[in-house]
Amino acid sequence: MNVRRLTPSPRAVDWGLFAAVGTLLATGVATMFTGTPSTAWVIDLHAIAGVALVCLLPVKLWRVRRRVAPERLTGRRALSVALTLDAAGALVTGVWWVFGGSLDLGPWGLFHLHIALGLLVPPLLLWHLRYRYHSPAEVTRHGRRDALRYAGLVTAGALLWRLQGPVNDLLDTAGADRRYTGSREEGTGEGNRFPVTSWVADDPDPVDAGEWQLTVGGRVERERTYALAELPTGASEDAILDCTSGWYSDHEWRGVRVGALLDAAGADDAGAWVQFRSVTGYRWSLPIEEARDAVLATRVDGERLSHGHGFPLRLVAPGRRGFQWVKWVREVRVDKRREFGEWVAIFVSGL
Ligand SMILES: Nc1nc2c(c(=O)[nH]1)N[C@H]1C(S)=C(S)[C@@H](COP(=O)(O)O)O[C@H]1N2
Ligand SMILES: [Mo]
Repeated sequence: MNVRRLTPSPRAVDWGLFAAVGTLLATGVATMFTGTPSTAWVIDLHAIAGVALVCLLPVKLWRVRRRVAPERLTGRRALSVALTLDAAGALVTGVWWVFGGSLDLGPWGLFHLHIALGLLVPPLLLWHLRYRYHSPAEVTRHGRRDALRYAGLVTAGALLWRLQGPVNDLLDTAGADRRYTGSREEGTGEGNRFPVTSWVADDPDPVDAGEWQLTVGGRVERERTYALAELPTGASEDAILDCTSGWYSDHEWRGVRVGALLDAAGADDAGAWVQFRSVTGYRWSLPIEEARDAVLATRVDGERLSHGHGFPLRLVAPGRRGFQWVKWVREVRVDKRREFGEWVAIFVSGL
C-alpha cells in the first residue's frame, strides 16, 4: 500500500491539524463538565482527535523537514519548532496517561503536565498561523479525495481508541482502571484517605466547629442558621468524587439533604439556583432541582470529614466534577439567577 495515496494534500493536512487542535481544545475543556456516562463521547472525541494529530503531525514534519535545518533557523521557524515540540509533548503525555503512566512533579503530576502542554498548543498555533497562513480555497482542489482520506483517518482513530481498553487490560497497566472521564481510582471506601485537592491554593485554617454556622438564605421565606450539632444529618449518598486533575474516589457520604434545608427555610418559587459558599469565598451553584438531591456531608465512610476534605461541611454533588463539590461550606443561598462571579471565585478564592 502506498502511504502517499492515503495522505491528504498539503493544505488539507494543515487544515486537518488546525481542526484536530481545535477539537482537542474544545473537548479537553469540556471534560471539566463530564460527570455522567452520557457525556463519555466528549473524551472519545478528544482521543480520536489525538490519534488524528499523531498521524498528521509526521506528514507535516516530513514536508517541512528541510526548512528547520539549524543553519536556516529563523525566529519564526524557532516558533514552529517550539509548537511542534509542545504538541508532541501533549500527545506523548496524553497517550502515556492512557496506558497508566505517572510522573511526580511535586504537587503536580503527569495529567497536569498534559493539560499545561495541551493548553499551550492553541496560542502557539495561532501565532504560527500569523506567519504561515494559506487560504482554505486551496484545499478544495482535492476536496473529494481529501474528504475520503479524512473519513478513513477518523475511522482508524476510533478503532485504535476502542483497542486501548483491551490492550490496557491485557498488559494490566495502571491505565486499566480509568473511568470514562480519564480519571484513575484512588482510596475508594477508605474514609478520609483519598487525595486532598484544592485548586489555586485555597487552603484556609481549620474551621472552628464551635464558631462555625451554616446560613440558609437568599430567596427564602425565613433565613435559617444552624450550629453543627443542630444539622439534621440523617441522609446518606454513595457518590464518586472525580477531580479534573485525573483521579476519582467512591465513598459513602453522610450529612444533610439540601432539599430538607430548603424546605425548612421555605425556598421561594422564584428561586432557580442554589449557591454553595465556602468560608474561603469559593462558591458554585446548582439548578435548584438538582441541588435538592445533593447532600452537604459531615462524614465520609463513617469517619468525620478531615479538615482537608472540607470539615465541617462539604457539598456532595453526584454526577458533577470534583471542583463543584465546595468544601468548608458556610452558606447556602437560593437565587433567581446564577452569579457569574463564581467563575472567577473558583480561580482566585485562595489568593
Ligand atoms: N472551597 C473549596 N472547595 C473545593 C476546592 C477548593 O479549592 N476550595 N477544590 C475543589 C476540587 S478541584 C476538588 S477535586 C474537590 C477535592 O476534594 P478533596 O480535597 O476532598 O479531595 O474539592 C473541590 N472543592
Ligand atoms: Mo479538582
